[in-house]
Amino acid sequence: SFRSSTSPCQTSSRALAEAMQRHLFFSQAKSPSLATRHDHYRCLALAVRDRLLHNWVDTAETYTQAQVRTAVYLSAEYLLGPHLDNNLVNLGLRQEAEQACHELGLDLEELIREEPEPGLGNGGLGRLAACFQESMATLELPAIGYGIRYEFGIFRQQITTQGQQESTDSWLAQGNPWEVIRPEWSYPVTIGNHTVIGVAYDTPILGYGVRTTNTLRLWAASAPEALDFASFNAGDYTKAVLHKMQSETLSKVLYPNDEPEQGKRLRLSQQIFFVSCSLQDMFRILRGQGLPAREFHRKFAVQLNDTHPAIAVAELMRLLLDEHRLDWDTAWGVTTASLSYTNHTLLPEALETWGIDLFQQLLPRQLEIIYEINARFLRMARIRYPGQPDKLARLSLIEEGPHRKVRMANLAVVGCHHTNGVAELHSELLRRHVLADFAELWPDRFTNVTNGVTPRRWMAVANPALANLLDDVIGSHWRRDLTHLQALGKHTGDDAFLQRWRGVRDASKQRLVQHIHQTQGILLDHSSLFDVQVKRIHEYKRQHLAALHVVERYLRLRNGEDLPPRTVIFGGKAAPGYAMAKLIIRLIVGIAEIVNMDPAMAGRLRVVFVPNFSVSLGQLIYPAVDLSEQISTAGKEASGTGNMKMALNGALTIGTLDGANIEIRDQVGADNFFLFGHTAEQIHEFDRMGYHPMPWIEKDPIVREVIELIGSGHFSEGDRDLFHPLLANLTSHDPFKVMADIGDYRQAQNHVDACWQDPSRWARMSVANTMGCGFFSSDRSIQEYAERIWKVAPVPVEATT
Ligand code: DL6
Repeated sequence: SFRSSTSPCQTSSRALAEAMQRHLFFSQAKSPSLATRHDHYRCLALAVRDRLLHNWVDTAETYTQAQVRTAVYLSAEYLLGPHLDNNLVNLGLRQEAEQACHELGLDLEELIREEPEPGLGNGGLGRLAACFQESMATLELPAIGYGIRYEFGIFRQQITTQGQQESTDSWLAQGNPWEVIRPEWSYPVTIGNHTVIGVAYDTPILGYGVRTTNTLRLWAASAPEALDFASFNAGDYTKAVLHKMQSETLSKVLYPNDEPEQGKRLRLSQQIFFVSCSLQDMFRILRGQGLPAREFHRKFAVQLNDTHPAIAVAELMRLLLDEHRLDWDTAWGVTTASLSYTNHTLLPEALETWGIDLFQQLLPRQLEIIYEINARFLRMARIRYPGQPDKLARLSLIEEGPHRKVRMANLAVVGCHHTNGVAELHSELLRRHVLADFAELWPDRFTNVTNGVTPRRWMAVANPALANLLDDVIGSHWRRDLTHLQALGKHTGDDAFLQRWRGVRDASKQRLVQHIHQTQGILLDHSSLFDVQVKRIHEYKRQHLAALHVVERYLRLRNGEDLPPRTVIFGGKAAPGYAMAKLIIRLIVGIAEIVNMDPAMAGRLRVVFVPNFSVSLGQLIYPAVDLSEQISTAGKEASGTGNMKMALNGALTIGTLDGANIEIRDQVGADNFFLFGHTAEQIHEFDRMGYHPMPWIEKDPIVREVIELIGSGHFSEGDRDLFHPLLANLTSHDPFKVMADIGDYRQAQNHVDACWQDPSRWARMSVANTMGCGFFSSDRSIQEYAERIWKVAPVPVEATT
């Protein structure tokens, strides 16, 4: 019903099949006998693209005619995941596509798997940006997403007996049917004494069940001149193309986060590159609507996704002052009325700073503007806080010392009308610790918007069997309003329903078992408890805590204890330069090797590390999780979103009071959540008073045995040194308080085992988790941003083409 009725692109399966055949000839230039599976994927993708174009063009037309106020999302990362299945679901064409493929003797699932995944993000922050784009479209909000078209996304991860190996992700090698290049929208950006051109590539973002199809506009870097003719004529061919190569390097590759300082020059260049192109593009749109530059803030509400785009504060000022000739006060008023900032981290080392020297070399004018912003800001602050130089030093946009630095988070807070955290606890800790001086100065600027995930990708696409069951039992409204899941409450006492629920979950687990068997040759038992931790590998996320628990189970089983069968699944990438994270992977791989070949563990314990965790793998894994491991040190995980995806699909969480875990527990009920560990406040106290892990280890004989076994080389082919850095860290310093929490974690795991022994109890707890997760839709998050921060209202799209 929401499809454009005027569309000449018929949506019947017959018409789709014919369109695919046409594209094989006209787009792929192939006969059926030579067509590869990838050709067929492209044909289907192009046929689907044809069918969304009317909505896309109508959306742009509606926004232009209605001169709408527009939300702009600036993000250096978008972890989109494959488009095809999602677009079929959002267009309402999934069944037709299945039928069309069937008519052509093809398998839709196989074609869906052909799509290389656009992995233009590191993890949660980039995936959040992708969920938000989809929700903005579904809520019919006029919105644009801007970012970088990295030629190589997040690295591919191989797992060998040596741990993680990296290789490049050439996601564009076979072309990308979803993007449209817009060479007419290109902008120059000057960095140091080079000018680079940013060229727009647009990707449609489809709302679910609405015409609205918004645009994600990614910038690719190119050189103003392909060839330097002076050098060419002088016979220096390398120099002739050097500048072109240097320019294109800008959008070549996504930086893995958690990397040490090196390579920073390119990253700062990437930031100014995409921010400047995006702002220049906004001024073009403004001009097109006949509006002057001083009206910028009426047209655009610009959200900065972390500090990666925080240079926008200085760049918008530069454009308003230098290009549009506004005076300082007017320009500052426009800037601060336009921008708002989301913080995504509590780790002090993750707060971005840039050395003044680098800044001066690359962005001298922007630095001059930052100095002026700072001078005016500190003048005001000095009046407010007379005789408090320490406070002023903390507020300053510049960190003083032998190596002076620009503090990007301070720049963002000062230049934005709102700053938000991404879960209640995170926002509270920002106010109390990380940004306390600013929160005291401007309490009204600080707010919270708890993260969410899109139910279209993370339920309808990822878990079609569960989606069908929900449609049968509570109707299909949950797809657009996830709070409808509450209606499951009427069915928790219904045995027939619980039976179906378990059937759906079982099928998801079998699907994962089959995948792991095919790709890794490991055969798992789908009836065992699937205990899963998939996310970036980081010490604060404490994959090592889960790994130590696995070793403990191994010892207990070997001692003849009777524990219910478990399959422990890990997945996630470590930053290539983060040695400790890579060692944690190596430990998990070592444990898996020993456990999986021990006959005494057969049918009782299996350990798997799934390589190259990605959005597509997430879609396969999340629905198959029984136990969701959310075990970060309290006060370290800003929110988490995997925690939401798992609980939404019926997993029970074992977790600390950290990030959004707290809100998940509130929503699903404390009885349906396995809580353990010290609180953020207690952890803070440990740090204040001086923490040492040894007293905790001394009173815990089991943990001592576990540490000794690892140290003996049992999981490293006799190598006693391999895990020494990890064990030494845990026993001498333990910055993430693994030892203080491990006893309580064991208790909670014992409680998990007990609950698992009662399958109908577990099923009811599982339903309670899905039922309680209506709050965690990204639609709700976006509604909060739109109403409270952006003041942007929905504009339904009219059919015009
Ligand atoms: O807000 C999205 C996501 C949170 O769910 C995670 O808890 C948080 O760790 C992540 N933050 C980052 C920060 N990176 N930097 N800078 O990825 O954001």
